[in-house]
Amino acid sequence: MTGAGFGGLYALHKLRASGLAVRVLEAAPSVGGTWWANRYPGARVDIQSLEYSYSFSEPLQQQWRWSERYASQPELLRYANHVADRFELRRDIVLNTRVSAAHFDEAAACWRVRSDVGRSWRARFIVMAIGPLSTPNTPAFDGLDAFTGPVLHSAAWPHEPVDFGGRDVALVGTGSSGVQMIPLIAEQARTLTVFQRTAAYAVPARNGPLDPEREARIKADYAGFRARNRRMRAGFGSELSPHPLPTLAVTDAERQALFEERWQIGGFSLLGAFVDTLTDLRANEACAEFVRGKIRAIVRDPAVAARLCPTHPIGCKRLCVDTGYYDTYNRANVTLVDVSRAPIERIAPHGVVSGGREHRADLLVLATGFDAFTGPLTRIDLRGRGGLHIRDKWRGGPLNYLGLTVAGFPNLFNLVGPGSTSAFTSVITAIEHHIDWIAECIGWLAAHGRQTLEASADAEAQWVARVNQIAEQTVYPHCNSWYLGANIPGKPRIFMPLAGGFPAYAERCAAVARDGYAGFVTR
Ligand code: N01
Repeated sequence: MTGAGFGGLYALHKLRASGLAVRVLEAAPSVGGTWWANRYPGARVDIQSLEYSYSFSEPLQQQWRWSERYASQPELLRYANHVADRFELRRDIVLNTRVSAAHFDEAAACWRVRSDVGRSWRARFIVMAIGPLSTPNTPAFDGLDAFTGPVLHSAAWPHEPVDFGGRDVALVGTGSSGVQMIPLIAEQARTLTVFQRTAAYAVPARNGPLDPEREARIKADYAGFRARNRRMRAGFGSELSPHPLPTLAVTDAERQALFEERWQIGGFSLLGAFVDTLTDLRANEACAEFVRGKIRAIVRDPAVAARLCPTHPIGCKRLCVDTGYYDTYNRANVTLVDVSRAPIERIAPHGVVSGGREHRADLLVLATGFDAFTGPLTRIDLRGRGGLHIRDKWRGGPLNYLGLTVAGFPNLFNLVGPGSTSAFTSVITAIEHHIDWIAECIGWLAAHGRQTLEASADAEAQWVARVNQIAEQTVYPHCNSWYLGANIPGKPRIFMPLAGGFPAYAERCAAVARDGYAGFVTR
């Protein structure tokens, strides 16, 4: 198994409990995955921690105490370490070990795995738990190497504290990472210049200490709460219901009142106010315009507010959950540079050049995201039957079946990858679902005397077509997001995650299992 983030930790626990010998190979010197790597100022989860947490162990979910509504990165990392200790996982985790190659040996029906320092392993099954957002994207800016100050990427942040005091900081990128760190950097830096290619929709997190009454209420029936969440499209948020009518079927006053109520609650609740926000462009525009109104009310300079107002549908790119983001642009030491029409021309030794002008900087922050979904796998020398490289298999987009498997790559399972609801689900809910399904599948193979399981090419083609058909019924194709690979120059524009909702997806996976792994070839 590759990766000791939240996916790898639970996979190890579950598969070991199923009687399998499991070894987890982790490139980092620590468990924690995403929460080990993404440690920029302000990094915290955007789904409430009582929901973004494991449900597999009742004692764990009862005993663990989150300090805030949305846990910060250090607390999430402590949680990952606690889980590793509590379930005695460390003895089967090999740290500082990056998987560089995995080749399927057809004669022996097993995987041969190698690390970058030449160690090797043999495995019947391989679980890729490397996370869909683990390959940082560093744009190929001219002159980047000649920049004289530090260049920091949000997803490969230094482990020692970064002192922004007295510095002129340039920051590129206004997705979730940029939106979380901009307010905190602005408080410390002498100046902060933000380079924005696409304006972001950000909703207030309303973070704060966890309300003990709410915690007690949820913990009184945690299993029931988790079950209700699993019936939600996103796998979380069951405490709030959408309005029974579509957005445009209610009066303006009623619509604005509900949007306002959700804005006050904070987080993703705004997107759940009406059922059609993500499927009807006109309904979506009502919600989008509500947020633009908030931006215009918060940001004092109308020209800056106008630049901060997004024009794409809300939710089309992942909604950002913020603390004080738009307010930050009222500070005298913060400048917003719009690079939507004229891209960054180059990085100079002491600044960033855009629109023919050099903006001085002695520290450059890249909050430029990830080569999502495909990047983590295609960077490995991963070869299936006939030596087929995953890079070649996925040249036109990430073919897969159920998001979990790839035809031609027997006994390989990919967690929260393309073709699953991963990006649209509370990721720990997705992880637990995937791993439970994989454990059941491996048990079925053993019970039926089969060595290998592999998606059929037909099932795979139909699945990918279905993922794209579902996306066409939503607002998601109407912007350039990492869901579409549109943030990476040259990447095929294919909609990768499944937008059909977690319950339907989980039911489909269960039905496949009930039907003796329909769509798979087993030998
Ligand atoms: O990355 P992003 P992220 N020139 O791809 C810009 C999760 N996450 O790290 O939008 C100029 O969203 C790019 O511009 P554009 C979450 O799922 C969660 O912020 O492509 N700009 C964009 O503004 C999230 O969705 C949390 O036009 C360039 C930014 O860089 C996902 O990770 C926190 C550029 C990248 O935004 C990714 O978020 C953080 C260029 N050449 C992340 N290239 C939580 O809250 C890129 N950009 C839990």
